[in-house]
Amino acid sequence: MIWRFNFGILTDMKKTILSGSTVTGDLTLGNYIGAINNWAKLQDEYECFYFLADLHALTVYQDPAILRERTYSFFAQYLALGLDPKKNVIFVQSHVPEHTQLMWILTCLTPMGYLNRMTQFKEKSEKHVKNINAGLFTYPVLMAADILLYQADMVPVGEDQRQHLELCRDIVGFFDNKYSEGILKMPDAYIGKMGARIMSLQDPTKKMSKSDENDKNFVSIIDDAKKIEKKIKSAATDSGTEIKFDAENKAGLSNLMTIYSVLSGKSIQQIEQDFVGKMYGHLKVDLAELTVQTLSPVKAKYDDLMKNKDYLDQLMKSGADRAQVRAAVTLDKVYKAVGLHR
Ligand code: ATP
Ligand code: LTN
Repeated sequence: MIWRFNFGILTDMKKTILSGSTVTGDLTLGNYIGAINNWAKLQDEYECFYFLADLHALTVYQDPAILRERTYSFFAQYLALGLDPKKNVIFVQSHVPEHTQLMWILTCLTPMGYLNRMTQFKEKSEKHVKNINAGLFTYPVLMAADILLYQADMVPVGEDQRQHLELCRDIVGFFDNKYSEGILKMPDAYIGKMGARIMSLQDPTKKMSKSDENDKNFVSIIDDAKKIEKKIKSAATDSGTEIKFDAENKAGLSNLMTIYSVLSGKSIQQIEQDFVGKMYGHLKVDLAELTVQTLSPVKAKYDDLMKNKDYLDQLMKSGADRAQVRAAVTLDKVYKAVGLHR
């Protein structure tokens, strides 16, 4: 926290945090453990901007009616996971047009070669061979605009977003060199030590992903108790018996242990001790119970919120208004710096 004198008054200048999630599927245990759990922990100490990346979602075709409904659902999921709309600015990306306006300027600064290296682009192009659109390619530039508009100091994300954060930092460098320094703030990634990459339940060599076609691969935070139990109990594990963390040789088991550790607050060592002499099945039963305990209040709050779309509309509107105040200041400075009339 930084203390600064302002007209002789001591004011508390909080650092800024920004993060978002693409509006696809439903949030999973991976999103919760790798990102949103950290967002909620930061909300008291920092000035936080958390948004729903609905424009990013369009890089893969979305049925319009489903996207519209899902935007409500995501907003309610953020709130149900503990993000407080009074403490944080929570908003929908497309409600603040400055995101796409800044993106264009940054697009003109970003070399194609840098975008070509992005592993997410390669993975998504392989997955969506029939729709390799330019948006999929420029996706990280929009992400950089999201971050830089709010002068974010830190961006809490899972491990898969590290490369995009690096690119965002490169873009700040390009802007500083071509135009002027001090207009865009250099952000840092904030990646948790534990759970930054939760793996798929059936195929622990790939990450848990909310847009996975096979819903056995993830636990959604709004799954009911029965589904959660079924998915965790049928998670793929190796044929061994000893409950010992070994990400290389026992990827499935180690993934379950990581989830257990984050949800229970126990260290991996402690879990190994607790399960000495027990079977994988025991761990699965306990983990299923722990997950249900963690997620059932979330689901109850979610169900409640979804009954009141007017309330969600109100929150979306006030979040966007608050976000826009900050975004407009940065965009104005950038437009002036690059020589556009304001
Ligand atoms: P999609 O399948 O649509 O690409 P996703 O599940 O990868 O979605 P995102 O919206 O891309 O989710 O990510 C939201 C946040 O959750 C990001 O900070 C991302 O790094 C984090 N995250 C996503 N998947 C995981 C995971 N398996 N483990 C840890 N963190 C994750
Ligand atoms: N690409 C991110 C979602 C996202 C984001 C951001 C995260 C879009 N803009 C800005 C942090 C900061 C993802 O997780 N797929």
